[in-house]
Amino acid sequence: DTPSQPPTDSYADPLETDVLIVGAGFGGVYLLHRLRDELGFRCKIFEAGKELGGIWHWNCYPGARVDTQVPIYEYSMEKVWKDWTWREKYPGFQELREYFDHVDKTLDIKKDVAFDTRVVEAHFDKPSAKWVIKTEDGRTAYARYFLLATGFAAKRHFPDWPGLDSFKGEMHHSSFWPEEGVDLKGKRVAVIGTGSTGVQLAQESAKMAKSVTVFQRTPNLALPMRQRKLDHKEQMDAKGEYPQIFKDRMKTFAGFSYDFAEKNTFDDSPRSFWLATYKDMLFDMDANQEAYNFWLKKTRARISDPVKRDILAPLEKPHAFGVKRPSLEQDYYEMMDRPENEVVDVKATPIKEVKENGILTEDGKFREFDIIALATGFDSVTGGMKNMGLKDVDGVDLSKKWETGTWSYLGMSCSGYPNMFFLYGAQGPTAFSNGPSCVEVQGEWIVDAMKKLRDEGIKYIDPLRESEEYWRKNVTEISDKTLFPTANSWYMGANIPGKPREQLNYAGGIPLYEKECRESLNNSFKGFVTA
Ligand code: N01
Repeated sequence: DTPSQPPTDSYADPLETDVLIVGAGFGGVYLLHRLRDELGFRCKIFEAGKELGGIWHWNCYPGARVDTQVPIYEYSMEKVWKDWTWREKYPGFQELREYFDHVDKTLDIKKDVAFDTRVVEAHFDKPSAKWVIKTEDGRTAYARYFLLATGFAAKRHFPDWPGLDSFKGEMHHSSFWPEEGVDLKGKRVAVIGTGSTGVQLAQESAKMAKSVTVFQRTPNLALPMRQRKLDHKEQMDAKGEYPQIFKDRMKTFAGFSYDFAEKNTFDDSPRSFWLATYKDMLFDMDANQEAYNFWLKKTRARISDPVKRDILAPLEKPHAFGVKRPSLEQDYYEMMDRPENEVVDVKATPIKEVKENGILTEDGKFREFDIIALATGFDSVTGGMKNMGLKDVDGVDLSKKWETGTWSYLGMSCSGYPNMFFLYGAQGPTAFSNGPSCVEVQGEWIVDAMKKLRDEGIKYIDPLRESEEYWRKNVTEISDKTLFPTANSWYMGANIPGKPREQLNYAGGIPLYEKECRESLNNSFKGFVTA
């Protein structure tokens, strides 16, 4: 093994480059490699964190692991997969970080990454047709193309409970967990939030802490992960199938290894049901209720405490099954069922105040804690981009443009932001897709678009306002045919007080999405103005 490159902590100021990418997770690393190594563009990544990996760099809370199995959750690039094997079917954050080290050794990424570098402002200068990008530490970069690969979880959400700052114990947001870890042994731990993060955090903390108290507003309709160890030889023997696996993944709705079954729910007898594959489940409330009933029966059987059983798996369906992300758990219900742990229903008894040594709920009950883990999620999908000082050609900030709703074209570009492209963000397949699949389908389009621009001597492209109207309508209409709008989820922007309620993700599936995007590219950038 050759050691990986040290990060570049210095670069010219001002920096002149062809392509400035923000974010060094799956998206940014993919774009850097394709644009630099295949097309010969000069590229630089600005990354706010200290390492590659994006979400796997930031998320190091106990239990952080991906809930998509490998090799579906990895790059399809042969030079990366050919001699890499995993230890677990659903790898944890440590193994995913090792994967990024491997990617770096294979593709030599870090030499073009400026770490600890946060973008705070950017605008397009029309006369020079260049983006002018400013960083928090006062440096400037000029780039012909500005690519945002900041992911959907770049802005943390902290609810505004009174007294939050007064807590004297340790308090951490899940995505800002201390790198060196937190010693939970013998501690009374509060976990607030039961999204994918809260479930993982509670499940693993319960193995170390004295007690874990979960504050749940909405039950997570979590499914068994069926984790298993993977064997090196078994994986090496299967490498011959990888090209087909990666080809097939792009043909499925969510960029996975499987798709919806051709059947509807009631085509099968209740005894042979199995969840999440019936094609009507996300469209038909009766079919969806069947899925819930099935889940309920299996889950309630795992919880012996009747109070916890009714909170964790209530008889009344909290929302349609699958319209909020079901976490994949390993022994979450068994851990919560243990007598030392508690589940508080904060819909019935909301949090009233955080005090210096614990949490007071509205029923007057005070619980003492040593550690509070905030698994309260993110201003997802749009929050990160709205927070970067992105100005359009008239100087209007993106946060203003998106104040009352989100507008983009193809979920990759915005009118008034020439030559700026983003991926794994607003109005793309993002939340409804496997991350690496989404990154590759959008990344490939961006790469091809930039090649075409260069080949045809086009200085820049900028989507028309009408194109954005069309895309927003498209995103909304597709979503309105599903059950997604029926729940208050981050998919719908409904997890953040005051945020516009709208579908933030493209729910038409990867193949249809790709077709739409290609249609523009193959028809002289239909929907864009070119200059
Ligand atoms: O965030 P979330 P997350 N009072 O927004 C609760 C991916 N991910 O970090 O549901 C009380 O889903 C909120 O309650 P409610 C994955 O795509 C993947 O868990 O809004 N509670 C909810 O329970 C995931 O979907 C993996 O009623 C409050 C929780 O906090 C996405 O990231 C692992 C509250 C937030 O859940 C985000 O997941 C982790 C308040 N004021 C994450 N405010 C894997 O691959 C919020 N909540 C496994």
